[in-house]
Amino acid sequence: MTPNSFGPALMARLDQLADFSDVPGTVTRLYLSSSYVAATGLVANWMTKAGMSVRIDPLGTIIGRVEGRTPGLPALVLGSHIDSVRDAGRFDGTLGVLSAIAAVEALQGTHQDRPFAIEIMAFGDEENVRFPSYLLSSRAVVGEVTADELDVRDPDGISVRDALIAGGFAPDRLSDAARPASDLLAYVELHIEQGPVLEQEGLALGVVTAINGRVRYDVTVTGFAGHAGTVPMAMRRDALAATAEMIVTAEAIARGLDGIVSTVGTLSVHPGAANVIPGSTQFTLDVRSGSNTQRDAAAATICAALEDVARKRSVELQMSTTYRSSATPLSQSVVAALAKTVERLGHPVRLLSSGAGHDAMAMANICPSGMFFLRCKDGVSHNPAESITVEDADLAVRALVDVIANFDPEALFPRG
Ligand code: HGY
Ligand code: MN
Ligand code: MN
Repeated sequence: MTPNSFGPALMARLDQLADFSDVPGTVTRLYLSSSYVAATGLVANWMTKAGMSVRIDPLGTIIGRVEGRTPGLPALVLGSHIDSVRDAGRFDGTLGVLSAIAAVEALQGTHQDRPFAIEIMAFGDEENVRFPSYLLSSRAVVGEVTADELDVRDPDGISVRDALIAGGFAPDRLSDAARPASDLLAYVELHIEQGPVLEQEGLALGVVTAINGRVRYDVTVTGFAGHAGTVPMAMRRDALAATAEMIVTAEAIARGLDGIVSTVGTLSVHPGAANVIPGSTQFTLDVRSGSNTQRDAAAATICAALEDVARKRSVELQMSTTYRSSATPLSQSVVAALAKTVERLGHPVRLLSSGAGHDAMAMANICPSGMFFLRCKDGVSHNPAESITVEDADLAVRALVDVIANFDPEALFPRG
């Protein structure tokens, strides 16, 4: 394979996919939006061009498959997600799907010699931005999604179920999305690091050992709306001022704790007028750690501190847990195999954990799973400034080509 033979074509496809956006001029492709549905068609086409048979499962996951030496063999699965956050970068998730397609395409004509099939899964709802949901499409493949989870609604009142039907998918066949563990040999996801470690150390590829767990809350603070001009300061129950103190308090606690990150990412103010003392606010609180006990201890400390602020300011505080995901150790066998790929490509092996969540958290519940990280500029992600080099894009494909070419399920997962 000549140097950088994959990079330019991959970057061109990433740019093309980035244009499928709900908000022109940004990369905003929320799960089951019309641009998401249109993007599934584009990605399915690329899978077909790579010589794969393609189907879309009841929750909109695009599944490309190429058989091994005989039809129906268990599969090595590659993949990631194609939904995005709002005003996103163009590499988060999409890089893992498109580099996998390029790798399968590069190996066309060799697949029939393999003792395993290859599948590529392009998931949705990894970002959980549109619906109060959690990894719906990858968890559906694992058989973890219950029908009631499809009843949650987006801010416009549209349920996941209705959005699936509108997109031409089939929520009533949710159970058909679930795969038996016997179908899947291993899952490998390549993803941008979304952090600065690899770039700072001058490394292009990392191998992920574990994915941080997180707990997320919806928080409501209720004070008392009043006239901004007439209510004396000492008589106010200003919900937004209380919220501001809570946000800074949560940040200070997390700063003081090793391995803890805490983020308030959304905030709404009611009634939201310049001349009205805010009566109430809603915000989200996201607390993460590589250890579940540390995460829970930190979350308890933060929640208690928010209660103290509420008491001091005579406002009401309501907190509901919207979801909780455990810290996920990745398969040591797969980690070792991915480390060998990095070595064969002539790069130093760097193991690291992931502060971001990934579909591998779901897939690890059905098959041995592992991840590569690819460095990204300044570690920036969830931001239009997210970027990678064309050389690193080329390396991403080479890494997955090497994984496929050297995947030996017997050696990796000896039976008996
Ligand atoms: O929130 C996360 O960690 C992921 O980007 N969805
Ligand atoms: Mn991602
Ligand atoms: Mn993301």
